[in-house]
Amino acid sequence: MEKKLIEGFEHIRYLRNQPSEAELIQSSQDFYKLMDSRRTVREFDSRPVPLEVIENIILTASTAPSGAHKQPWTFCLVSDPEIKRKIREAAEEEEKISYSSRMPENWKSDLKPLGTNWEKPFLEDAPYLIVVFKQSYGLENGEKIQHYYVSESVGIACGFLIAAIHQAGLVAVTHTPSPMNFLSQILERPSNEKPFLLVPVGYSKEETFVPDIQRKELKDILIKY
Ligand code: IYR
Repeated sequence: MEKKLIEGFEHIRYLRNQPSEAELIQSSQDFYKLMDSRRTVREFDSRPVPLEVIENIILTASTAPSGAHKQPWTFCLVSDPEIKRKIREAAEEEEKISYSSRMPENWKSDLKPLGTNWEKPFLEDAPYLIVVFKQSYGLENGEKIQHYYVSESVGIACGFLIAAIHQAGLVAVTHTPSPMNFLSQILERPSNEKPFLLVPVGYSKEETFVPDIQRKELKDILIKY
């Protein structure tokens, strides 16, 4: 393997094939079409999913770039029905308060087309809950390790996670119960970790419906200079 020293640190040759323009157009179009067919789904089939699939999905998420390559994330995988029940109970308790008094009317009316409410059966129906924690700082042998761009890094990893779930043929919902510190307690996470996103994953129910909403067009999201 070809190696090179840069400022005293070893670098390895990175080999990628150089696709033709036609291949680039085809593969970018194919991937766009695949991702455009993703929908957030809130109704899960209880059919079990092989653990290996979920592990591959989490490995994919962990390939995300991160500040100074600190990989400031922890993925907690919950399949134990008792822990799922505890998470649902705690989430619904918070959501009940949010929907009845914390969320302003305009927020609730923005959510009306999506059909959400305080009830979260998917927290028990989905075979797996992936709870993503961000590490504000690292801890190695009791020593604090500085982390950088933590939210950006973990946000990108969650994007990879959601793409991998869809590519595998499964569905997910990005759930952010608020506040969500109960997840730290139930999952007994250390104080350097903060809950970031809760992602129930599984097969979608045989017959499921999603809101009839559209994505913005390129002309509305792209400004060329
Ligand atoms: N966390 C609540 C409310 C909610 C907020 C937004 I912004 C959404 O896009 C969807 C839901 C809930 O999960 O119901």
